Amino acid sequence: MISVKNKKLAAWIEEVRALCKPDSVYLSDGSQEEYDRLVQEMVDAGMATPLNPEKRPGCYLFRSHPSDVARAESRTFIASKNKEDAGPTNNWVDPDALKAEMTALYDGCMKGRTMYVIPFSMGPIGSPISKIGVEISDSPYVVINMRIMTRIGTAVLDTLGEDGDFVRCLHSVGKPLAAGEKDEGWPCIPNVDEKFISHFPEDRMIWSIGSGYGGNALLGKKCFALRIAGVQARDEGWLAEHMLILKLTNIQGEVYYVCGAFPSACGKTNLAMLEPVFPGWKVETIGDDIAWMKFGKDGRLYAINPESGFFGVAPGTSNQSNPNAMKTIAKNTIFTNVGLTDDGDVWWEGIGTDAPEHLIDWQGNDWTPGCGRPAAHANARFTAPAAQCPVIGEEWEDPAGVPISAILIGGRRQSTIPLVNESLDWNHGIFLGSIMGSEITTADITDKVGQVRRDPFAMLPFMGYHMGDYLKHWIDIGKKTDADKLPKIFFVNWFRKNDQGKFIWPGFGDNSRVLKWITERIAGKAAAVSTPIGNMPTADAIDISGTNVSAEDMAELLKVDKDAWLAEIESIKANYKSYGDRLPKELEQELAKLEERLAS
Ligand code: SAT
Ligand code: MN
Repeated sequence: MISVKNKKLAAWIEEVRALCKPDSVYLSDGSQEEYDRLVQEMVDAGMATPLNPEKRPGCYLFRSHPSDVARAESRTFIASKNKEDAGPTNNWVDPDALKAEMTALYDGCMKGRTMYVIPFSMGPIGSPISKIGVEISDSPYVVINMRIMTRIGTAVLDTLGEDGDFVRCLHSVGKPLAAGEKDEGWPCIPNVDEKFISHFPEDRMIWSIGSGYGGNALLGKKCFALRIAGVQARDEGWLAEHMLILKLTNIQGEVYYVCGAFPSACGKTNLAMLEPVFPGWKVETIGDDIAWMKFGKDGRLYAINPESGFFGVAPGTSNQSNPNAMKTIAKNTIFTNVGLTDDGDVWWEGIGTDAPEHLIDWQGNDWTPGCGRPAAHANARFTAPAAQCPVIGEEWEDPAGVPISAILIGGRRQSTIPLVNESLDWNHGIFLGSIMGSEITTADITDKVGQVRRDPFAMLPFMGYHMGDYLKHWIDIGKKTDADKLPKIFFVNWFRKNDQGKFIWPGFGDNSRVLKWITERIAGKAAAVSTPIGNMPTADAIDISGTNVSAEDMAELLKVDKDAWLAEIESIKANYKSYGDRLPKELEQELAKLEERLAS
């Protein structure tokens, strides 16, 4: 029996223990000693491979089950009391029915295992913006990842006190062990249709079973910090967003804090750690994935990064695409589903060095270049402490957060959406956020290739309630302060392609050229062209000296293609229809105004 002072927590631990029937219960203290011990146990059990300490000190490699390599969106549920409240973008299940079904699955699910109790804080411990959760999990892999991604352990329990409230996060890999049975490889429920990642927004509760991977199992991240915190933010008047936070200092020493919403795999981590092309300019990282924003006393929005680590996509990460991420993951990092070289280092597609002649691939098999299989899974990840990032901003753990001057939004669009476009005002910015999206590629649903999947504020997979209510919440936030104190909203698109299917804009560090124009707009220094879709840079406003971008390319990148926008409007209308009477009237008006401006 472990003893905790918090009465609700003590009762909940006992309830879960009685249901899941683990062999033992362990309360995580969050110490380095505990981390090292759990890692060693996993190494001894064959679950983890230590990497070469001369090349990657303190680093370990894990290989998951091939069925358990990414978030399972089809198995992610929002079990609000009313179906309507989950909205058209979520899988809804009746909460009572779901609890009954999952309680049966949880019964005895931890037999033969240790049940870990992990108190964690999203945000600096004790910050007024932070929130506490407790994850109960039967996976030691979850414990060590949670220690990097959040603040865990005794200090959190002390902050919780006897009566403090917390979000209950229950997780099991769903693979009980018979007496004497040992894990063979990565435990999980291999059949995707038997996994559950369930959210009970009214209960502020998360129940997950069957997966040990990423956002399915590290419940502080998407499940809590976006889906459940999103509901809390709606109720309490703040914002929980899928956004990076960066700090930009120009050559004059002026500082701007910028948030950015981009869907998964659109280069958020790269943008958050970008190396500007202009001498004397500096970008520092505050967060790479999630921003919680609240109003400060001065009426401005302040953001904190609720996480303390990066759970980044490995393939494509290189010294060219993101040198600062490469330095961050040089030590004390957990790698999952990457290739293992013969000298005990990691390798993945797009790491920027030639493939070695032989390695062990993410499934544990021999691999040689040209064998026809990737060495790393496309969604292979690194888990690394944010504090190790060489460009982490000194204020990244400031409990007060940082004041936000601009919000960038953008998806992956090969046409129509220009390189950058400034919204006319707050509501127009929310309108642009609501129409964000990416073209569906052959990797998705084949009969819809080329169509745009709308992903408002990059929140489509991370919404805890009705998308229409969420957009209304954004509009309401704009009414809580003076218009000039709100961040300016900019719609960007790094992914424009020409007729030959080649990217026109170089991206990566060159995105600082667009950031420069944005800060000049905030400071009132740069001119803009008024267009039907918003305020856009003049032809020569974006400095392209030293790039391969021609003046014609630039014209293409900044073109307002009327016909394409008229077609876009039809597609937006179809999407808006799905929100029914929960579509905010302000957005309907913005759409009508856009139509008028395009016609005149
Ligand atoms: O697996 S996570 O949800 O943490 C990351 C992602 O898919 O965006
Ligand atoms: Mn993300």
